[in-house]
Formats: sequence, structure tokens, C-alpha cells
Amino acid sequence: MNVRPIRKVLIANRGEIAVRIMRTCREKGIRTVAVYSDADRSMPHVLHADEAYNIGPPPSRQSYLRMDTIIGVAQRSGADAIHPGYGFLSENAAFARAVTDAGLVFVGPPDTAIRAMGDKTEARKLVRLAGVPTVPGTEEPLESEEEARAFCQSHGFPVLLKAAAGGGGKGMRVVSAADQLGPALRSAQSEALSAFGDSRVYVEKYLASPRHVEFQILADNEGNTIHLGERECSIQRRHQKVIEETPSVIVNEELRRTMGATAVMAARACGYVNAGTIEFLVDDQRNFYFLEMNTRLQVEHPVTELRTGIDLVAAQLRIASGETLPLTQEQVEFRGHAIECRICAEDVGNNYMPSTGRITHLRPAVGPGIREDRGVEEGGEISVYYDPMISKLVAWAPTRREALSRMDRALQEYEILGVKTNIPLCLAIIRHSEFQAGNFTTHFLRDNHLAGTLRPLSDTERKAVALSCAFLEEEAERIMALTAEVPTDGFSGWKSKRILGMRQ
Ligand code: MV4
Repeated sequence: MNVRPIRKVLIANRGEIAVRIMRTCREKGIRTVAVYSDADRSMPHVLHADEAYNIGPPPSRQSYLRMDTIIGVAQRSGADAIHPGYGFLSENAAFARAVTDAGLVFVGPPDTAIRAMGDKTEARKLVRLAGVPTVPGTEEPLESEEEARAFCQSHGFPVLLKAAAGGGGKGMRVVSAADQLGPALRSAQSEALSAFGDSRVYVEKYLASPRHVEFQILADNEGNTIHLGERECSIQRRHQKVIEETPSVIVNEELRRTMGATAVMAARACGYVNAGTIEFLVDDQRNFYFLEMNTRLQVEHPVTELRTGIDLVAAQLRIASGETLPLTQEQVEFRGHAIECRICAEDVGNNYMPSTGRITHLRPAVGPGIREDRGVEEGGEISVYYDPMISKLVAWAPTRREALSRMDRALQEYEILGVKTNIPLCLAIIRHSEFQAGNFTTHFLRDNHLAGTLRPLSDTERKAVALSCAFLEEEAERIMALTAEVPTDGFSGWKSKRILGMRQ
């Protein structure tokens, strides 16, 4: 394969992932091109880029999802390549194809691999034929209710109906008895149709309480494929991950070798090139089953970077330009423990409703072992148009226990005002005895009603805090009037934070 240097990259994304990609580009001397919607004119991803182009109104359909517009900007700006980030066009095979057809490098897998893994029944068949364990189920979409009934008869209940075009939990239905099968099938089909424009549904045996463990893989154009270990992603709510960590407490060295080799087989099965993730479900006997493949860089990639020391975006760019993987499986070194919290603007107490508005104050956590990836600054807006994730707070330490302490400390340091955040929820999880013991599955958040325990300060408490703050501020102003050196401003922020704050 010819090496094709990449000198300038258009990042077809926004927010923290666009900034994160630009940072590596800058380190590598690669120029960057940002695209932005009308809502994002002064967002950090625009300010981090060497050039920026407006691509339309705030709704994604009219901006970040416009393939032709984005490819046009890439060509006009003289970019050699497009990095799609995650979400938006990142797993759109037609986009990957259009980018390469336009003579540009797509920093991601071949469109054929995206297409093969995008159809979940096809993906299951493909990897099973390559020797990868899959959950018992059908490998063709269901043609009739009778077909579903036959599967249930031979495998027993409960079963799970899933959308063939799906992933991420949309269009899924658990069925635990025969009389629910017909209605569940019809509602799964109609949900799949409206979510994906594709009503095809298949059936799998339902695993009652699995863990979600995924493997990061890297593959180059010469057939070298390696894995970079696992990420434990069981702490999620409604298929939105909240906390991810590596290593997983249930994966020992032997299981890592086996699952890693299996992940590599799955990637090879679809001719995968670039960075990708193989998701597995793991049952309480530590049996593991292929779930799906994510053909993109993932939100939670930083925990893998901290534990392996490998910059995944740098690796993606090298692979995309035709270079050979710089290391073999044996050269991958795993060190310490990394954990990530997704800090989101949401009202946990009000059914996790997104909390939109301006971030009036933001003081991030820093210090030993902390990394933060964020795409919005103080004064920035959390709008209804995009994902409400504010920041990814990541902690590294030699051991899990120390990484959790570090995360706890960082969550305490973090101050955000103007929107509600899930920081108290993250703290409650980190401090939960079962979480600390490593004793949790994908049902952890459903089964532990942590939202109810995150009590904001009562009115009496808020008044007491406000009164003591007012008193202290008066005292401070008196003292400063005497010294007349320090501006009084420095204290007023402190006061309002204490009054408004949700700190535990
Ligand atoms: C399953 C399962 C149990 N049994 N499949 C959820 C998202 C989609 N990618 C697949 N998912 C699941 N598939 C079988 N046969 C349980 C889940 C599941 C889940 C998976 C990963 C992470 C969180 C989850 C939460 C609930 C259910």
C-alpha cells in the first residue's frame, strides 16, 4: 500500500471529539479544518481549528449531516482527508464511499466494513462463520410470527427481539411468555421502521443480567490486526453509557487473551481497517458473546489511551495514510487503571431531562492523573440541537482503588453552574459499595435508584448556606477595604457557587 501523506484534515464533527482530534493533528503538524452550524460559531472546535466554515442552520440534518456540503468544504479548503469523529456521519457507509470517491482519505474503515457491520444479522452470521461466539438467535430477519414462535419453542423464554438495522437498543423488546410474542413483534417492527426506516427484526435468546465488555482493535492495510484490551461499559442508562473503565474487574489475563483474539477474528471477518470496537456480552459464568461492532472511534476511547499510552487518533491518521501498524500485539503494554465519567447537562431527578442553557460558571478538575476532554467553555450554550454531554472526565492511577479515589476527588473539584449536571450521580456511583466491589451488571442503574438519593439541599439548608456566605462576604469586603489590594470580585463568584451549588 502506498503511503499517502495527510497534511490537512477536515473534522466533520463538533464538541469535544472535534477538539480532541484537532489536538493530535496539531501535535503531528497536520492542519485542521472545522465545520460549524449557526449555533456553533464561537464554540471551541471552531477556535481550535486553523480554518472554519459555516455549513448551515443548527439542526444536524441541515449542517453536520450534509454530506455534499462537507465534502465540498474539504475540497475547497484543500484538505486531504476527513475525520468523521463519532455520531453524525461516522458510521454512514455512503458517506465513507462519497469521501473516497471525491479523492479524499476517509479516516475510518472501508465503506464495505461499515456496511457489513451495520446490518446486525449479517454481522452475526459473518463473525460466527469466522469462529466468533454469538448469542443463539436467528441470522435472518423474521419473516413471520411463526418463525419467532419456532425459535422460542426450541430455545425457551425469555427472548429478545432486535432491529436488524439497529444497535444501541432501539426497537428492542424482551419477551418472557408466548402470549406476548405477537404484540411485541409488531411493536418492535414499527419502532424499527420509524427509527431506522427498516422494519426488519430478528430474535435472540435473552441473557438476563450480562456485563458489557468491549475490545478496542486497530488494523492496518497490510492485514495486521491487534487489540488494545477491553473497556467495561456496563454502567449505562437506557443504552447511554455513564461510566467506562479499563481493565474490567472480571477480565483476567487469560480471558483478555481469549476475548482479544476473538475480537481480532471478528474484525478480520469484515476486512476491517482502522480503529474499531467489538462489543461483547459476558454472562455470570464469564461466557462471552459477540454483540455488535462499532466501526468508529468511540466516546470512551480515552481510557484505552491512558492504559496503553497509545494515541488512537494518531494511530487512525497513520493507518489512513497507509502506514503499517507501529507495534505488534506483544508490544502492547497495559499499565494501571483508567476510568471515565461522562459529565452531562441533565436533570437526574427529573427523569434525566436534558438541562439546556448557558454555562455561567465552569471550573474543571485538574491535577494528578486527570484528563478532561471537553468541547464547551464557560459562557457556552448547551442547546436542544445536540448531545448534552459537557465533558469527559478521565482518571488514571496504578490501581482501580486509586483511580476511583482520584475520580471522586476530581468530581468534587468540578464546578458547573447555569445548567444541572449528573456530577452528583457520578459521585454516587463511584461511592457505591457494589460498584467499588466490582459487583455490577448492565442493570446496575436500573436496579439502584440512585437518582432518589441525590437530594439537593433543602430550602432551610440553602438559606443557612446563603446567610453564612453573605456574612462571610461582608467580612471579606471589610478586610479587603482595609488592605485594598485584592478585587472584591474574587469573592462574589465563590459566594454564588456556594449558594447555588449542588455540591455534596
Ligand atoms: C442483549 C441483552 C441480553 N441478551 N442481547 C442493548 C443494546 C444493544 N446493543 C444490545 N443490548 C443488549 N442485548 C441479548 N441476547 C442485553 C442488552 C442490554 C445491554 C447491552 C449492553 C449494554 C447495556 C445494556 C442494557 C440493557 C440491555
